[in-house]
Amino acid sequence: MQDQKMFCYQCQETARCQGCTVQGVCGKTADVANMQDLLIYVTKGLSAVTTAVRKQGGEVTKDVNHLVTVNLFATITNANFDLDAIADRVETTEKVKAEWLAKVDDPSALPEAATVQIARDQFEAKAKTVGVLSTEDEDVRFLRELITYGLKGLSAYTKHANALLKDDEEVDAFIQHALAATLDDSLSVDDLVALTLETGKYGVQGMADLDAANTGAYGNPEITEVDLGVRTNPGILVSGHDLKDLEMLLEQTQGTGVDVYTHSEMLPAHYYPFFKKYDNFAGNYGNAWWQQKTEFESFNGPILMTTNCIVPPKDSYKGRMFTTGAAGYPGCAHIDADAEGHKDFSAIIEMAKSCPAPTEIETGKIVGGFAHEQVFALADKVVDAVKSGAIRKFVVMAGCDGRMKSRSYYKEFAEKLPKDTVILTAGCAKYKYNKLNLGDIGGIPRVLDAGQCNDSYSLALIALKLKEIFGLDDVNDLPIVFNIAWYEQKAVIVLLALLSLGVKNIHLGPTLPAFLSPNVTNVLVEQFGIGGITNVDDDLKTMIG
Ligand code: SF4
Ligand code: SF3
Repeated sequence: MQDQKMFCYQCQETARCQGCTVQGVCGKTADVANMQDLLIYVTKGLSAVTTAVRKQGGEVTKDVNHLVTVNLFATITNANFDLDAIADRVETTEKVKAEWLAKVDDPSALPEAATVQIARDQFEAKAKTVGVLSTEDEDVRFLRELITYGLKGLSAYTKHANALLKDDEEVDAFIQHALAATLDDSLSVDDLVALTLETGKYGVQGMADLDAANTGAYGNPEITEVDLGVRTNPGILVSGHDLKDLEMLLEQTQGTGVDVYTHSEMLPAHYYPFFKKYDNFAGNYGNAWWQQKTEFESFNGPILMTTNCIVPPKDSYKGRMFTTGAAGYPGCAHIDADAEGHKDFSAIIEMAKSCPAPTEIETGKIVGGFAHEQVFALADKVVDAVKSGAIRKFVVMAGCDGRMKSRSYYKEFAEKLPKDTVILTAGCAKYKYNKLNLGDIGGIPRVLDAGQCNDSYSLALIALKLKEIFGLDDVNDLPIVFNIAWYEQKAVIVLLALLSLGVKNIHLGPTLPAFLSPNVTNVLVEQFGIGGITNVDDDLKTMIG
């Protein structure tokens, strides 16, 4: 670490597939990366404190649970690049930690991260000592990081559910228990492997909570055509995953002459019945996160980033980019919620009024909305198609998109898939093939988009339903293969959730995580058959036959 300015290897685009050590490939500077390490450290310390309080029979308040999840969320790849905002979070966490530490009967049993108090002028120095490499054993480090990254993804989903007033104390208690466990030097590799799988189990629960929150508030997604073109009014572009933010913005833009467009992971909002009542809810503009430098420029109006993935903005539109929630970028206005969770988006709306309408970059429509209830409604048709052989295989291609050239694999894979296969997708990975017009099988589109990355939960429910209908004992006996693309830590929780549901032989690409240690990887390969990808033709032979 001495001659490295930072160390981060949490995402798929990490430098040389090893680690970012000077500055992030994502654009994160070394001081932000180090401050995020410190934020994780103090959040783990707070979690050790709250876990001790729970063990004594005490209760932990929602505001503390939310502080933990938003802290983790703010360190997800491409979520928050704002040094001051991260340092403020460290300071708040240290304050809250001190208050709760006073409630612990025997603080001497707690780890250093729980008991130490770090003043603001010590942040920079302390940050350099608490990063990933402070765990020396390679296997322990890998498992601690794998669990932490999974918890980051789970925290993001929990935060969205919380915004819709759905809290799950069991999930929050687990997140904090598991964070605390990553500080515990007495845990063996086996203990940590077990905790990794348990993290997946809570991943399923967290995604189920979010699904219940989303469908409870906005109805069940239904088959929907989404316009890719533009209208003549000025517009606001909303990106990220937070549907509550979108709802508030749509409410506040009514009658203002400003249209609202979705971008990237916000596309699936169109599939919910609730949002269809807003006549100024226009279509989807652009593609996955990594193309935003050109697309945000040509959009012409303000952009609201509700979560990751932010690409450091060009000056040409930086003044039009706003952040909210866990997202942040220095120099971009950040909109906070008031005590009741309400957000005032009037500054964005006022700016939009003086902007030209978006420049059209695409035309046509795409179809989505194939979450669990919609697919269950089509179950007879789907089952008949499988029985008659019209559908030979389902290919789950969920996950993330990214800017690496090697990701053209997924477009080519989708194009070359035999015509009797159906792609099940969720997450921004779909932008590699959702505009290819791959046709349909007896009216069932060959690309079934369930929604955002968290809606991978829907894909799991669909698989379990098919297992039930076909009377199988094992989900792996279904004609389904998994070719998952990952980029950031939400994909980690989706992967762990699939493992906990018993899904085997998942292919993960475009590269395997840099944080894998060879020993533990062998365990994952033996137990779960996890593998990478090779090239399209060979993989088609292996996966489809
Ligand atoms: Fe590097 Fe990814 Fe970490 Fe950014 S998030 S610093 S690209 S490993
Ligand atoms: Fe995409 Fe970041 Fe992962 Fe939610 S927006 S899937 S990469």
